[in-house]
Amino acid sequence: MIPGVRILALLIVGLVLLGSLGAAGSPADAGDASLPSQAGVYQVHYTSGDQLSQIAAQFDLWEVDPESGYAVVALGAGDAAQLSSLGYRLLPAPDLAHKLVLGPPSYPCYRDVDQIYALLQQMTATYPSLTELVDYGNSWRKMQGLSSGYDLFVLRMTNEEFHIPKPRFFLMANIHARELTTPETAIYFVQHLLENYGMDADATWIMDYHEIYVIVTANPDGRRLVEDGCYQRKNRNDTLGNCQECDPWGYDHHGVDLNRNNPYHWGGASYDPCSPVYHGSAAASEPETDHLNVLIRSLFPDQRAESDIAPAPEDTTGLLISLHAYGRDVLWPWGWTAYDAPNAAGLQTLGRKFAFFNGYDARPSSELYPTTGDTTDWAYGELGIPAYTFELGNFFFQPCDDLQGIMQENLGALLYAAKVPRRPYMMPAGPDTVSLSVQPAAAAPGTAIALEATINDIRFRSSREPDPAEPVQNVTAAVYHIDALPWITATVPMTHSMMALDGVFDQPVEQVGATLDTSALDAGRHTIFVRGQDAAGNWGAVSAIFLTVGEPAYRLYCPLVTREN
Ligand code: 0X9
Ligand code: ZN
Repeated sequence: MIPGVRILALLIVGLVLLGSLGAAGSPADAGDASLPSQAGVYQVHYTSGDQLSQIAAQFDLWEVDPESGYAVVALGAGDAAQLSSLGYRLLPAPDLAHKLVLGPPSYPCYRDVDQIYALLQQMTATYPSLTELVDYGNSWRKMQGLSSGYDLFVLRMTNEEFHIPKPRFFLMANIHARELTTPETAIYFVQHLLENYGMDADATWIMDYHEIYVIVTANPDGRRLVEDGCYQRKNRNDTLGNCQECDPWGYDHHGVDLNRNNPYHWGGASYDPCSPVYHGSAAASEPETDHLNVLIRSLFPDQRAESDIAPAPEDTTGLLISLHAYGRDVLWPWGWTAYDAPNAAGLQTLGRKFAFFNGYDARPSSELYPTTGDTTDWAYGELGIPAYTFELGNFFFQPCDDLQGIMQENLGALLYAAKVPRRPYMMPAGPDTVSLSVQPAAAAPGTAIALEATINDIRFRSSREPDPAEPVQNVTAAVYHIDALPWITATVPMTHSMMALDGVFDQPVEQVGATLDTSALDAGRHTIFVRGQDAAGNWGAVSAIFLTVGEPAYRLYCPLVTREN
């Protein structure tokens, strides 16, 4: 929580801002010719893709409305005058001014950096066999030996007892300091996995069979400044220009935009050190970027040839999501060009799957607005792994009342990501397995168990009009495995077929079932893994459920278990 002293500071900044925005943006001013020279939040109208690119290279665009042809941008007085003189039509957006308010309502639901770091330490103490906190470098301020510099931490999660090759899912948050919901959403996901390990079969197999890396705050220096009421987006490198230390408007302050600093097509954003999208003095000039690049390179092999048009193979392993705010978008490469990425189809399918879960709009990054040097273009461009930006919610400083909903609406997408990093370009095209049940969930050896599930091939949200929606096919098969996944070669398990409960596989959503023979199973808990296939041959993600084989009396204590995914 932000301490009381800081809340007071936030309150004051908020009130000051409200006052100045009221002056700049009241509807009565709308016809005033002098208006565009005032600082404020504006609709900047553009007439071509080139104009949108130009403003995106100079300012951070809060929102883009392609149908009406404008971007929402916070502008300083000089910026507003400059854009007007260049012929852009500027309209004040007073209804959006409240997005700049740092004061009331206060934000006690968001942990500060110290609290985030204390929580991470506490997690490793509570779950030593599932977690490891890795220091992957120092922030810019710590490198300079300045006060309030930070270590950069990544939380590595896996069941350490399980010694198999493990595909990796990499989740990061808060590379932009002011995007308050992002660390909390990452923590919510981490806590779900840790708290449900051993209780929920999906949380358990995700951790047994994968390594999950989570950076809760990728820009702790910047985030610390936000806690003082500054509208900081960038890191805190102040050696490159004469900018403001703490700027509540989100422009004209120092620092490098870490989401423009990555070494893939670096160099298309702003050269002005005070711009909110300043890309730094060189590619990966900033320690936060460089350490992140080194870390990610150490975790994922390079699976894509260097050419911009070379696709990564279909069986590429690994997956990255970078959490941002705001806009309710799921975005994928490219950001640097409007051309399709070589793996556009696979990126789109997984993006539309994520959007099914969180209800966000799914589209390539450049369709929102173009950028260069962002984390996801780099991760995909250099290594070939699918990489996504989630723009959470609808504020940078999201009111606390909305936080729980935002964390919840994204949990399903993040858990889905944690299930598929082995084949992220392949599994999402296949059907999901949901509503798994075993009845009874606990039984004496020899008891027949009814295993049921729904295999569903239509779980996509397509929002890239006028493109056709994601193709769906009929479900053609469902299988289960007991206690091992079929691709773990040391323990290849028997494959058991499941039947369509209506007698025939002829729909994109099928109820399936099988009678499971427990006579050969040891006493104890077993994991049943189920997956389905569609008519195009795609196998979907696995879902799992526990089954306990024990003494006859045991069954009395264990009711039917049914679960939605
Ligand atoms: O501009 C950014 O870096 C991201 N948006 S934010 O409001 N969180 O700053 C968007 C990155 C995705 N890339 C593109 N839209 N090209
Ligand atoms: Zn961002």
